[in-house]
Amino acid sequence: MKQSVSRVAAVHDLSGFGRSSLNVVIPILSTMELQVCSLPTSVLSAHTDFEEYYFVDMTEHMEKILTHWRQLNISFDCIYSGFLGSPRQVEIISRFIDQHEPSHPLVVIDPVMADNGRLYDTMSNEMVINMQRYISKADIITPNLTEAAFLLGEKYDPLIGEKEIKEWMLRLARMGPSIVIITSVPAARESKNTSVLAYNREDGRFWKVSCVYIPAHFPGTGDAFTSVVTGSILQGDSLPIALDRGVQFITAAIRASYGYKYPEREGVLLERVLGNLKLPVLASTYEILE
Ligand code: PXL
Repeated sequence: MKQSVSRVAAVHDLSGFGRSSLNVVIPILSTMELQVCSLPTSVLSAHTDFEEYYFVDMTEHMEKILTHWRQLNISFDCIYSGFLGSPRQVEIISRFIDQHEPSHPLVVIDPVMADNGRLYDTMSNEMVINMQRYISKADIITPNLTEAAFLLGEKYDPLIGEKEIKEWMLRLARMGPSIVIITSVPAARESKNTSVLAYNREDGRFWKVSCVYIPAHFPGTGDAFTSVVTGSILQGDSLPIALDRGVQFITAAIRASYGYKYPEREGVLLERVLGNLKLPVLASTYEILE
């Protein structure tokens, strides 16, 4: 009998303090009525945007967890990975994906490595090289503009034009994934917008969803965006509607948080907006790019 709810293997870190990774992935996917099975890649006291944090690399434990899951004969509708604890984890998760290949789970890879032109603290060139190989396993990837540049070996340029971004998405799709979504793309110089752009190789169409830029940096919004898009696609939405839902959720979360004065590194006030995920998309703003 088919499961009553879809099941997602969530392969991310667990950062105790600060709303990122599993602390964000689990509530979002659960609210969207999906079952989350967590495979922690690392356990941290707080995410790496804090000056100090305690970091436990879970590489040695992941194989054992996966062995037990195999004994339990669990099947997944989706395998969704984000922040990895070591470059070697790429091999472990790739094998896990290969073992599930016959049942075609949706494979979503958020190549979490960098932002604003720089690699995160715990990331290395070896991670970048392994990630370039790893994305060949994905159906959907969701790099931000910086991560897209690292995956392609290009220079990060926040003023990149739409034509060049489209070329980047075509090149990334040639590396394996059929859907490429690039987030945090600043709009033209004169505008205050920021955009998400996407390419679907299956129908050759490009999409764009823009939102007004709010001058704040809340870590974990990338994790929240990819979680909403993943949940939305698993619920049967089209790609542009999934993008719309992701952007609208993040915009609402930032607006719910920005009016308060608290350290942005604690993340957006997710708890105040989770209920939005139950609402239909009433006003859609996606554009198709020619
Ligand atoms: O939100 C991305 C992310 C995930 N996990 C950890 C991080 C970050 C970004 O800084 O540090 C541990």
